[in-house]
Amino acid sequence: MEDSLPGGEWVVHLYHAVLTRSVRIYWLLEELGIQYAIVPVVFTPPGQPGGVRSEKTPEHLAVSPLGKVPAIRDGDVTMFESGAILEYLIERYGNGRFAPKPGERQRGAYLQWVHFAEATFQRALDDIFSHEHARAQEERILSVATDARERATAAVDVLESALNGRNYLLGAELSGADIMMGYTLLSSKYFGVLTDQRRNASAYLAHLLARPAFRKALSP
Ligand SMILES: N[C@@H](CCC(=O)N[C@@H](CS)C(=O)NCC(=O)O)C(=O)O
Repeated sequence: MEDSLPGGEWVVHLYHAVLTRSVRIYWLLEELGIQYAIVPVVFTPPGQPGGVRSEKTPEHLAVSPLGKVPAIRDGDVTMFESGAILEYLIERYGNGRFAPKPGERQRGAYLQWVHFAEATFQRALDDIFSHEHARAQEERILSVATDARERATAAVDVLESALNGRNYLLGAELSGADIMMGYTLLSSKYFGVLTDQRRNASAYLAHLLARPAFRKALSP
């Protein structure tokens, strides 16, 4: 695989599987408008013992020791963890777009939403996915799924009030926080956690889905 373009310009390689968290980074790369290459990662179908897992090839494990997506290679830098990759790519290629700078007033809110999307909200959705879909029937635990639904619903409620009168989490412009959250919120809709009654969160998701970059990242 080529690592650079003619002229020595680096290409970011993204390890991606359709409809997984690597959608976030695919979407960001599109918004940044930089050169990138997708390295497809194959997943086992749901319902297997232990749940859905990626096929862990040596090449993939070299950039992501647990064989997860997203992972990137950018020249001699390799990284895993979607939030960390997002912050890195915005710092390196954002030219001042998609994040308030360190020390700016909105920096705290930005970091809060970037991390809430994965650490709190997506975790609850993972438990729903795992205990309602991904694991074999005999491995599913109803109380874990029920508790996860309560946690995910509470997370949607937090967003519902935060988005009052706003198009994006920080106000008028898209930031990396929306890219982290957009994937999570879309997943919550698939699982029936986000419903039309949550008007602000639903309008926000529709607004995000109107962006060609998000739609491209969701394509099969
Ligand atoms: N906190 C990590 C989670 C990564 C993760 O669990 N990715 C899932 C796909 S959404 C995965 O690769 N699962 C395959 C496996 O665990 O083998 C991140 O945000 O990047």
